[in-house]
Amino acid sequence: ILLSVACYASVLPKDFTWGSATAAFQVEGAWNISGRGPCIWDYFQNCPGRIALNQTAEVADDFYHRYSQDIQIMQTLGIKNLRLSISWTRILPTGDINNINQAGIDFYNQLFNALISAGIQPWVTLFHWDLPQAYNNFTNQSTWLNPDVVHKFNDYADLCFKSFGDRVKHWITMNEIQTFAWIGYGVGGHAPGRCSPDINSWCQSVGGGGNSSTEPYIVAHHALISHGLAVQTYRNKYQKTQGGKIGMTINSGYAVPWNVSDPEDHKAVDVSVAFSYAWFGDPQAFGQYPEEMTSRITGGRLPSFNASTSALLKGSYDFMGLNYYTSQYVHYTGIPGTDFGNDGRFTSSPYNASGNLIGPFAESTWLNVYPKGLRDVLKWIKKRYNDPDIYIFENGVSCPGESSLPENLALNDTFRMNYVFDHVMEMVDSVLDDHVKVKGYFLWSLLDNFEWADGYNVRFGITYVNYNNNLTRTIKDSGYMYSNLIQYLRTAPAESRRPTISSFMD
Ligand code: PNW
Repeated sequence: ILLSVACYASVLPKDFTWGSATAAFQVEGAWNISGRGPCIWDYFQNCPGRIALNQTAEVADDFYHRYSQDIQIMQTLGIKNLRLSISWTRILPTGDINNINQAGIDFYNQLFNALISAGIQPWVTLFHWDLPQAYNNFTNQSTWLNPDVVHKFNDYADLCFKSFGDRVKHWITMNEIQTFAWIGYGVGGHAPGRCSPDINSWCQSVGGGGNSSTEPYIVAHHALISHGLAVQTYRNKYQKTQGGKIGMTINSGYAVPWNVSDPEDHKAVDVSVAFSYAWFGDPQAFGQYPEEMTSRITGGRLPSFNASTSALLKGSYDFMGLNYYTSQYVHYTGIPGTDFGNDGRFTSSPYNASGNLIGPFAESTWLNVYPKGLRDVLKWIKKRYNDPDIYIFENGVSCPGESSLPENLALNDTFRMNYVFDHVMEMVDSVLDDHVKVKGYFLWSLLDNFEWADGYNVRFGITYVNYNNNLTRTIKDSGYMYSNLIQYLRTAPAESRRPTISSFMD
């Protein structure tokens, strides 16, 4: 009733950042429009068997042509921040800085201007997995394996800062290095589909080539140095005049001991977070890889930072980013590993020793719902990195069975409403009780979209996209729930911090 009277402190500060998220390759489409060059996903998706039902993102949500409509959706819901990514090859078709595609620059200028005039701030990811195909030259020095890509990324980042930094005030250099390093170069399920040191491994079927014990570490190392160099460029050339902030986002769950009475399983929890978050957090904070990794990865397979790359990385962030979806039970095996999947000497499972499930399965096979893990990992980040500003750049879910429902039924996404509400409530506890400096939350995703190897058969949107009917957009119940929830948390008095979900379901 007193919602508009601002004399009380609200549950979360008024300037808390609420947003939703997308990525260029997953929503834009327009793959060959106005001079866009090919990226590694354009090739990967055309290898038979790589994407469910052999679907492609050539059209995706056609966000390229329809973004005005999507801006209206955000206005309807009162969402004032959009995390999105730039398609590298839309502005540098061959990845070469001497070959700038002005039509691509124009597109992002129009997009950022449209967002800002609608009162929506763009939060921009520079790399969300769509590497220029020009760097994928089919040798064992291809793509992120090649240290020269570090300088190519810096050229690209510099161009983005220069072209858009007057309007873009938040930059995220890299999205989930672990995911593209391990799935793209370890097991081959994402582009460029490498899964062994074999130089011809690019287009083998999933599971055909084994796991690489080396490439994910090399790829991650180059991506980390690329991040460091881009941050240095931003700070040296742009930050003072443009006044923005820069960081990266890291995917991590938390973990729960598989057998609570086994102290080794408790230790495995720490090791598992080191292998996901600290792999990228420690180099940024301390200029080196975590001891949990250096002591376990055998045979010189983990690269190390020299004095100059260490100094480059150390302190290379204004905030720390987290993408949180799920957590797993972990069990210490003690068996030295031979690849990233085993190097931590633990196994993970959604079931514990007593056969209990950590949380309900989503439609995505890797995702079980465990909201408490969000609060746990936030607390872990606060402690390990001396209380940094943190943004949750992704959190969201695919509902079981959702993708086979007709539109009218898919709109009633109770599973997603509960997921979002429960995770946001854990975050509120994290801020108010653990005093973690979480500054923002971005829901993945604004729209159903091309979910990588799952194609369109897994939906994460708070907006339904009808792929059988001209890509029409319809806001799902979860979209309205999220809208009501964020309105409440920025206006309701602090004492009313424990609402029930039913008050947001109208
Ligand atoms: C993230 N896994 O990817 C990405 O940042 C998004 O582009 C993606 O759409 C979203 O999460 C939902 O999947 C992941 O298999 C993809 O563990 C796969 C996994 C994790 C994250």
